[in-house]
Amino acid sequence: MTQPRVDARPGRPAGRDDASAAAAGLAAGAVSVGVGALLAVLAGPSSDPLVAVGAAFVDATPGWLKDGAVALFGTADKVVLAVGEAVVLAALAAAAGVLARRHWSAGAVVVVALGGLAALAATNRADAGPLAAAPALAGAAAGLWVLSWLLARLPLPASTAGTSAPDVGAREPGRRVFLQAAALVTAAGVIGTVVGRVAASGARSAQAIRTALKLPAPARPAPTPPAAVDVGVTGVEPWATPVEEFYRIDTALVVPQVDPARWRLRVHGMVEQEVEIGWDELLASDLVEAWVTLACVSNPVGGGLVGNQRWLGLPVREVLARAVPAPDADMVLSRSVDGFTASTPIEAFTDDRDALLAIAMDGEPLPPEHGFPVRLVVPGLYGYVSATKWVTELEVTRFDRAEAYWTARGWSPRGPVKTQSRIEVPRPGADVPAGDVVVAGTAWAQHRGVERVQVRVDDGPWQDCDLAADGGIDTWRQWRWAWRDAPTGEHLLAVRAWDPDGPQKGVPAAVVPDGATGYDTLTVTVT
Ligand SMILES: Nc1nc2c(c(=O)[nH]1)N[C@H]1C(S)=C(S)[C@@H](COP(=O)(O)O)O[C@H]1N2
Ligand SMILES: [Mo]
Repeated sequence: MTQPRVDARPGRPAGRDDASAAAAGLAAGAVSVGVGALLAVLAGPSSDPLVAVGAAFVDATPGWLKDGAVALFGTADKVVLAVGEAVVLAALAAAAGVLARRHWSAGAVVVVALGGLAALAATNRADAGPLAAAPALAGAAAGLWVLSWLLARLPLPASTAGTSAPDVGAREPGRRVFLQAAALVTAAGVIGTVVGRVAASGARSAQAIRTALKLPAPARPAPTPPAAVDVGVTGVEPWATPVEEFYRIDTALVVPQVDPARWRLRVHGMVEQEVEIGWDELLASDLVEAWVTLACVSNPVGGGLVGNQRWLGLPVREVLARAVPAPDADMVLSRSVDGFTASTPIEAFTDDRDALLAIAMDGEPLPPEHGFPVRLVVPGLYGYVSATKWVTELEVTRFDRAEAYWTARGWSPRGPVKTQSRIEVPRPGADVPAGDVVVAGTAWAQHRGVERVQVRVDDGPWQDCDLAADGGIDTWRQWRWAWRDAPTGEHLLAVRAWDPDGPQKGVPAAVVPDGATGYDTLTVTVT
């Protein structure tokens, strides 16, 4: 790499030179990122410098900030993170360009440091391959080269000798050409990034393999839910959540691409004998099907981070039984290809509930973002302590020996689902005509069962609702209440569900550390 000729050109407006240098820096940054993304096609998607740094950021983010981000941006938090990362990188790259024009080594240090950080982040990913650092390092080298190449071509005055005053006007055509060149190089970098991303996700595309898969028939199919699980009120969420509407929560910035042919589950730790099971063996097992309502611990009261589906899989207890867990083991730490971990009380895997190594959702192979090819689904527990997607490992251990991903970030090591209920009809702020008003919604108390739902108007008494048919204690249940002769004016409705242990908690609690409590309420104006 040659040191660019940097000349201070005394007396000329530094602002324009700085702007050109910043453009050179941007171009260098774009090329770094583009080269990194392209090489990540070979070295693995998580070695993409932007992905690796974003993922390190996600893992290092304190719990409160992440909750804030999820609360602010919902499931768009990943997009916000990507945009934020791009903006910060662009600013740093521009600054590196400005620095390098004055002191080449100072600018170069910024580029090398950024590349080094990204390389470090990439090698620290759980799924890092042997070449994980290469994309970031090669990207930094390419960036340095582009920066030196462009800085050496910073526009100079038309005549440098013999003029007493700097002829700034004469530099304009040179400046324009320079900026156009920088813009072209930047565009090339951006295109490289996009092409790299697309190719990386296509290279080992789970989606292609997924569509070609034939699933075995279940040895024990799920019972067909009675039609009356649907309470028959328009506006109530469907009892079976459409797969494409099923909420998605995970820490993965790029969806892990796992080839089922290479998938293996290793059961180890406090066991008499390590067990490994592969995809073909899993498919050849007696698979069972079950309706299970999955809920996220971050779901606020009345929120939508909950869904109900039909899952097909192998009961975890059968795999664990082959490994023979030690009697003093009380937890299973499941681990995914991307390093996420969940701590599940061992009894949830050994008792008779439908805790599944699931391979299908709604009769189709799992969508890649929901854990293809294999994930866990455990009735009665929040997803963060049970529902590991892209699962590859079950470590039998103890709560006093191991800690899961979210526990290390301030969440409870155990997360049984809290009994909850939601008003879905009428909509918040709705104006409803006086007379008879239908109020309806959904309640859940997974693995205990919803026994009763009640609605309260203002400070009135709790009144029993009609329950839709029961789809099983592991699924949610719809309800409706006929509000006779609703009086005009503004009213506050509240709902509560009962499980066999009594009514849900009415005292409001935040989602951290183990799930929200409180009543879902709704203000309606009866006109
Ligand atoms: N590998 C992995 N699995 C994971 C997570 C994750 O971040 N990574 N998040 C968990 C959480 S918090 C929830 S609520 C459920 C959500 O599953 P879904 O995205 O299929 O709805 O997945 C769980 N499994
Ligand atoms: Mo979650």
